[in-house]
Amino acid sequence: MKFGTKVIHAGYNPHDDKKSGAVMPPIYQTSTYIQKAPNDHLGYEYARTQNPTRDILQANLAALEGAKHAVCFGSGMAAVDAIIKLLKPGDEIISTNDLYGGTYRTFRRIFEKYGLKFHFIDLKEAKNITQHFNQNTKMVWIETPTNPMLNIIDIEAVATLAKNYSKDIKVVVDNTFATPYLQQPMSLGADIVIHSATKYLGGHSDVIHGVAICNDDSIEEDLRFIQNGTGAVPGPQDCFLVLRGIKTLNVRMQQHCKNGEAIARFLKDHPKVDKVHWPGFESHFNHEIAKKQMKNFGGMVSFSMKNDSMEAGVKLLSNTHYFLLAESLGGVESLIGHPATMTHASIPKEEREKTGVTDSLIRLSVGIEDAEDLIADLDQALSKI
Ligand code: P1T
Repeated sequence: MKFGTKVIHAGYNPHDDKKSGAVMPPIYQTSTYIQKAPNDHLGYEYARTQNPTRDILQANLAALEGAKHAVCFGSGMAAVDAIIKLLKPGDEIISTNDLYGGTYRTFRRIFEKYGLKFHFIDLKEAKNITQHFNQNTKMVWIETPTNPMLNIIDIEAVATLAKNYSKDIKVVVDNTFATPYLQQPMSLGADIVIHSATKYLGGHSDVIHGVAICNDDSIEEDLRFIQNGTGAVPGPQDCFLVLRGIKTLNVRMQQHCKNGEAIARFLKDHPKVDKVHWPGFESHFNHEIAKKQMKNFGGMVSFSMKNDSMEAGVKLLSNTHYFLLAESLGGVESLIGHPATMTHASIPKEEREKTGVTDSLIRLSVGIEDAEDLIADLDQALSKI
């Protein structure tokens, strides 16, 4: 199956629903399952452990990433949490210094307490990673494109360097911004792919959901053990919403990419705008790597203004109509956000400013509305500054 067919058909065959042949997967809203005698059952015992609607979504997501297994969670952060729990005290993790603020917060404020050590480094040049490897390094954690600076990291180069140092290092790629439509990190050497399915996979800003994807049977087994033990499972209704959202992922992403490009180019030429971050520009530091590992450049754009005061930023954020001021991204509607006070507020100012997350940085999740309306909206808001 090609990608556009997989999003619609992978994981579920209506012929398998013997009762009705329902074209859409049934929502198994149940907490438990009948047993004929103790341990004599149809493979389902208790819904913290398994649920048929969740299984369908997991099969679909594994297929989209070209992987064997997918384990769905109640949120992207629940997936992050379970993956880190694969490690033990004393283990070290090398991560990008530009990543979702919530992930950074979990690493620093929750897991450091349990004896894990995180190194947050600039990975725009993959070779930078080598000086941080030591015998305790057990995981490399990257986002690409990064949130919110849209930096690109060479997945294949990072994975090769990690595996050359030690086969025991697990390479994790947060593929939330790119989606499997744009890039499939497993084929580039990743061991685990994680998503906040809340974003492009769900696609309609109506569900919180996460997933961890892998090929290795023992990683899958460990993730399921952790999940069953700690309970961060998604409900069947939420699994259904993500399944429904994914059906249009292929067409939505095409429009997100087109609109993202139109907005990035508009902003680049605007006299009030200073820097625009979008991997499709030839001047982007890793444009060539983006071209190599991604199918297109996505719908996320961030920028700073020449007037870099907080006041100017707040004025812009409060004056858009179609770009809704809200946390999150990846929905059909355009969102505008202020990383310094919203998604990345938990990163100390000195830390975030080193990577470009200044007080005037604005992040756009460009939706699939008509690009002309979106441009007019930003133009009128910029004219007020
Ligand atoms: O929100 P949740 O589904 O728990 O996913 C967390 C998460 C993980 N990884 C990345 C790259 C993310 O962007 C997120 C969530 N991000 C936002 C809410 C945001 O506005 O950036």
